[in-house]
Amino acid sequence: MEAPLSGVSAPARLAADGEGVGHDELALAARNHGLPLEALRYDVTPPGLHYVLVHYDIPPTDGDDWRLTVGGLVRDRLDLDLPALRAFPTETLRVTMECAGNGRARLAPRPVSQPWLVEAVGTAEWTGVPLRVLLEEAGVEAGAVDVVFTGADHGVERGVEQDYQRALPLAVATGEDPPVLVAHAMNGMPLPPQHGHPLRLVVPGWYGMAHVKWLRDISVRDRPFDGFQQNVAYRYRQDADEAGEPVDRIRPRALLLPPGFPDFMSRTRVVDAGPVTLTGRAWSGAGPVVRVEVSADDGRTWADAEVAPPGDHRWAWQAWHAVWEARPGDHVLTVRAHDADGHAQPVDQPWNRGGFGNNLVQRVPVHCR
Ligand SMILES: Nc1nc2c(c(=O)[nH]1)N[C@H]1C(S)=C(S)[C@@H](COP(=O)(O)O)O[C@H]1N2
Ligand SMILES: [Mo]
Repeated sequence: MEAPLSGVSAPARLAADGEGVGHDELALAARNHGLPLEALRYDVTPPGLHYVLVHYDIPPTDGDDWRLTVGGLVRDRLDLDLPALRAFPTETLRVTMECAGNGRARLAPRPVSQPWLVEAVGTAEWTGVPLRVLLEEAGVEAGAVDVVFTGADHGVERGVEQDYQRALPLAVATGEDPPVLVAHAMNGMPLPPQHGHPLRLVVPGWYGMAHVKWLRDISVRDRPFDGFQQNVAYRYRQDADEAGEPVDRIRPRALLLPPGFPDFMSRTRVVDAGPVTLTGRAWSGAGPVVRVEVSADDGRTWADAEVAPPGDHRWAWQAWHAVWEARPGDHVLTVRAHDADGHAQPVDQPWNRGGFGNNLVQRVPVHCR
């Protein structure tokens, strides 16, 4: 890790009791945007509606001189330009990606950072070269443990100046089902600048921080990577000074496409009395999702929804639907997913210091007229 740069970044902190979202969080929220929940209607999120999260700046990557290097503990170091990379065999995978910080702003106390509610998610068709193929071409040597990925973006975070870097264990990096992709296309088009143009990593089933954008270097290491985004950020911990557990796979979550029409400021929904078809999506990094339950009384009683099987898209969200007999009055709709590993969404907040993996059930206030 690089030496601390003093005076530019305060340590992460918890908001005081009752403290509103500040300008620093608003500045992040205005740069990084979520999925408008009505866009849950699309199997594949249309361009521009997929959530975006960028720690620093979107780097300039327009030139045709991009290189991807593959080095470290390998027999033959690779130095590829884009035509050389695209000449490798490709795969296309539909993948639901979610930020590990999704749900952070609903925590009490609130960790001060990007203030997501529930909307930091999107699904895209990613096309790229399986990482395993590139690592086979380079020839991973004995003793390899981690593979480190470096983006072209640069910044300072809590006093530590850095390139954005994350690692995967070798077994995940060389996986076949699912493959990790070095993606050069999103929904059949070159990657847009904000999603990592010209190259990004796609790690099906893992939270967003693993999917390194503006990918310029891949390095095989003989010891666990201890970079900032691996060992300081993205750990589940109760206290700031604890080592904690790594944030890795996506916890189960279901979201409801809010029914009826919204009130401008409160976002409370308005529906007419009678049967209302509720629809939404559910996903998990330990999927598939095997059950979705819906509650119209803020979680006191639950009914099963119909969940579509994952079909050909094991790493993408699944559609669900249920019919609700709406009666005049005010209601709170709630929904929760259960995955194949036996994990269900909690009805009490899973609090941790960084505000990661908060898959607390969504609550949608509805006024029925
Ligand atoms: N190089 C780089 N890669 C990055 C990031 C970043 O700031 N820099 N942000 C990560 C995080 S925290 C998330 S949630 C996802 C967001 O991907 P998206 O903006 O394409 O949705 O990218 C990840 N990859
Ligand atoms: Mo993220």
